[in-house]
Amino acid sequence: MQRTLILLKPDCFQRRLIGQILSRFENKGLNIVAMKLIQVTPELSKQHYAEHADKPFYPSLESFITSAPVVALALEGLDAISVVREMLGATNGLKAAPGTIRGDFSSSRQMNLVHASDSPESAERELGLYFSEDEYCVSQPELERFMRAADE
Ligand code: FUP
Repeated sequence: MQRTLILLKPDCFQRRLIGQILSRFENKGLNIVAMKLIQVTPELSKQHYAEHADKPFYPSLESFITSAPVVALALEGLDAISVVREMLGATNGLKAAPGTIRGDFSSSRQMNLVHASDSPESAERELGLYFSEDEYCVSQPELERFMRAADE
């Protein structure tokens, strides 16, 4: 099992797409193990986007990510990191394949609705930025035995 950090970004909040996007993850069989609505601060943005902090587009990205609340959640599932990245599609909504979240809902590079960790190392670092250990609620969903075989 893997955990990955998801942010439903300010465009998702403003466009009232939070329910629809969460449904996609639930329908896929991923388990929500932590979730909260928060306002990203400039400090948290700089930590989250550390690899981009020196790039020309960073000021605009920080302004966007701090412009409205985001929903931060931790999803758990088999291969959750790559499964969620595939569900999101390409970073730029204009290039994301139809059927993916960005392909269906976004036509922007910046306003691409959802962030998801891109590797186990990123997931560990990013989950640590948004959640403390006591914020996880781990339980065995009753429907789990109808979502995959016991040996998968
Ligand atoms: P991703 O891994 O898909 O989240 O994408 P990146 O790490 O490449 O980029 C992080 C965020 O910066 C993305 F949400 C899009 C945004 N971005 C811009 O706004 N402008 C750019 O030129 C490149 C990325």
